[in-house]
Amino acid sequence: MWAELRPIGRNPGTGGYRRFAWTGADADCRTWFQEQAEARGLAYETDRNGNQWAWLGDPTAGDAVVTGSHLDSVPDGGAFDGPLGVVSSFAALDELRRRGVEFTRPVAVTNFGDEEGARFGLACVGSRLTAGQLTKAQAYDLRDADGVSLPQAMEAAGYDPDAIGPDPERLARVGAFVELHVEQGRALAVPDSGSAAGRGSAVGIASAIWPHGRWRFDFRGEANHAGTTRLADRRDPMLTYAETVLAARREAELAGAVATFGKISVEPNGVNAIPSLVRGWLDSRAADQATLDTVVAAIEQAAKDRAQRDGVDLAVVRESFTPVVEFEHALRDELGRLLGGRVPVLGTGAGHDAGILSGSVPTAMLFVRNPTGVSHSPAEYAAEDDCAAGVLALADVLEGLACR
Ligand code: HGY
Ligand code: MN
Ligand code: MN
Ligand code: MN
Repeated sequence: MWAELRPIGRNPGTGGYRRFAWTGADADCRTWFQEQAEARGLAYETDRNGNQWAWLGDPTAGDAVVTGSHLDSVPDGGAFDGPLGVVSSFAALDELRRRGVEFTRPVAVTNFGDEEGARFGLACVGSRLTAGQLTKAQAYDLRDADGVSLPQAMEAAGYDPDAIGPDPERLARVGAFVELHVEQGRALAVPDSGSAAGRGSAVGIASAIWPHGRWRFDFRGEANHAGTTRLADRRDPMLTYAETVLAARREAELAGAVATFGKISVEPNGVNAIPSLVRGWLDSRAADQATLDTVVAAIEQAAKDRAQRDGVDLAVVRESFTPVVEFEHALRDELGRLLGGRVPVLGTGAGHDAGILSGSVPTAMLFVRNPTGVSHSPAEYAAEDDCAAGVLALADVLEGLACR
C-alpha cells in the first residue's frame, strides 16, 4: 500500500508532501483509497462532504466500528501524519481476515477530507461538516490564497458542493470511531520518569486533545519608501509583528503552553517598501482552557502595546477554535483492556478528526511511536516495527470491538 501512496504529492527536493484539499494530489490520494477498498471487496462510497468510506458488512445495520484518518497534508508535510492511520486501517482489516474472525458489527475504513486545513485555513473541514460543526454557509466563505472558494474547488474536482452539510444519519450508524495516528511528540519515545508513557512503548492510547485555536493578527501601518523614510517617521507594522512573535514565545514559556506564528502575509511585500499591512497567524494550544485564554490574552495585549508605540492599527480575529477533547473513558479503557493493560495513555496537543467526531460518537485514538517527535515536516518518521505494532494493536482493538 505504501508503495502506491508514497509518491503522491511528494516534493523530491525536500521529501515533503503537498496534498491540499481538492487538488490533483488529493484526487490521486482519493483514487488510491478507492482502489484499496475495491481490491478488498469493501463497499466504497464518498459522503456528501467528500469523506471516503470503505465498508465491510452492511453500513445500514448500525453500531459500526469505524477506523481511519486523513490523507491530506500541511505544506511540505511528513509521510505519516494521516496516511499512517489510513494504511494501518486497511492493514488491520487484512490481519483480521488472516485471523479468520467473524465480524459481528459493520466495520469501515475512512479518509476524512481536508483535515489539515492547509488550503482554506480551517482544520478538519470534512469531519466538521459531517458532525455539524461547520455550516454550509461558513464552508462557502472559505477561500484559498488565490481567492478560490471551497465550493469552487470542490466543483473543479468533480464534487457537488451543494450537497455539503451535516450527516447525522451517517453518524447515527457509527458505534465507535478509532483513529490511529503517528504521535506528534516524543512521549512514547523518550523515557520520562514523570509519565508512564516514557516506558518506550511502540503504541499509546490518547487521553485528551488540548484546546487549541488559530488567531489572525492584522497589523496595519503606512507603506513608504525603505530608503528615504526616516525611522522616526515610520509606521512599520513589521516591527509590531516581530515584537508580537517574541511576546508569544515569552508568554507560552511562562504558562507551559505553545504558541506559533507559522504563517505570514505582507503587503505590498516589496524589498524596498515599508509594509502597509502585515498579517500573522497564531496557533496556540495549552493543556487547559484557562491557560490558553491567559496566553492568548497576554499576546494580544503585548501586540496592542507595541502597536500603539509604532503608530500601527491592530485587529485580531479568532479564525477557529477547538475546545479540549476528553476521549470517552469507557472506550479508552476498553482499548486499554484489549491491549492487555500494557499500553500507556497520553494527551496530545495535535488536533484530529477523532477530536471533532468525539462530540458525536464514542471516539478513541491510538498513537504510534515517533522516535524524534518531529511532525508537520519531511523529517517525520515512524519505524517499520512500530508501524507494524500499530497495525496489530488496531487489529486487536477492532477484533475486540467488532468480532467474535
Ligand atoms: O494542526 C493539527 O494539530 C492537526 O495536525 N491538524
Ligand atoms: Mn497534522
Ligand atoms: Mn493528522
Ligand atoms: Mn487527524
